[in-house]
Amino acid sequence: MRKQDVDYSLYLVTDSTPAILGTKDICQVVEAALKGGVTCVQYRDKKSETGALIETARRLHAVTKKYHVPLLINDRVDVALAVECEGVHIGQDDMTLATARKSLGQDAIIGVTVSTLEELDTACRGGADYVGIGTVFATPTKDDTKHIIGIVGVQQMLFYLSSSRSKVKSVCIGGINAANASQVMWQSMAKEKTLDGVAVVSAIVAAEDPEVAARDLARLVKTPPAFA
Ligand code: TZP
Ligand code: MG
Repeated sequence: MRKQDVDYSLYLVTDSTPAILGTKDICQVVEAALKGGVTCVQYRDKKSETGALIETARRLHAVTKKYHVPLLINDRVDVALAVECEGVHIGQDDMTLATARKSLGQDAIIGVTVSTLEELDTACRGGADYVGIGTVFATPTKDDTKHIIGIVGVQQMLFYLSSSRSKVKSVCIGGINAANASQVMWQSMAKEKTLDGVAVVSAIVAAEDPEVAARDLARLVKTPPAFA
């Protein structure tokens, strides 16, 4: 899988907390979501110890490989190296992009969370493959009231990416679900630049049927509405 060809349109971020995952198995949820049309998976687990992270990441990688979909690890370059998956996703409080790139090499996918134009500029100049723009809407999944940027914030970021002719891919995250995915994906258009996708946690992981939820979201993000 060449990293330039990665499809970010429906990006699943996992969550292992009982409030969101319930009693389901994370690998089964991810496989169902892949069947439904998820195109990229990030394993995000803030609680488990390193050994458990590696074990779960290995199981997840076996699943994502079957669907030719990349697996990225939240925060942990060491886990990504241990399981030889496709890359990592780092936030502003994690290791720097330069450090992650040095450890993982040019072929790895590295994504960075950005909430401001300055962070976006730094990530683009630093060689991020994609940016996770957010938090778009307040969400119980992540206690992040400081960085709610709304659709207007997303539009500003897309305007920057468009005017700087950046090749960096972009997805949005935070409070996105079937009720607003189309609006987020298509109303955020700034000139010729659109988002490359939306990232969701609870809309798929907490869904009664993750496969159906993913299929629904995949249709919404891949089909521009008539007005767009
Ligand atoms: N980063 C910004 S918001 C968020 C992360 C990981 C959580 C998004 O979760 P949900 O359930 O899709 O709102
Ligand atoms: Mg992080």
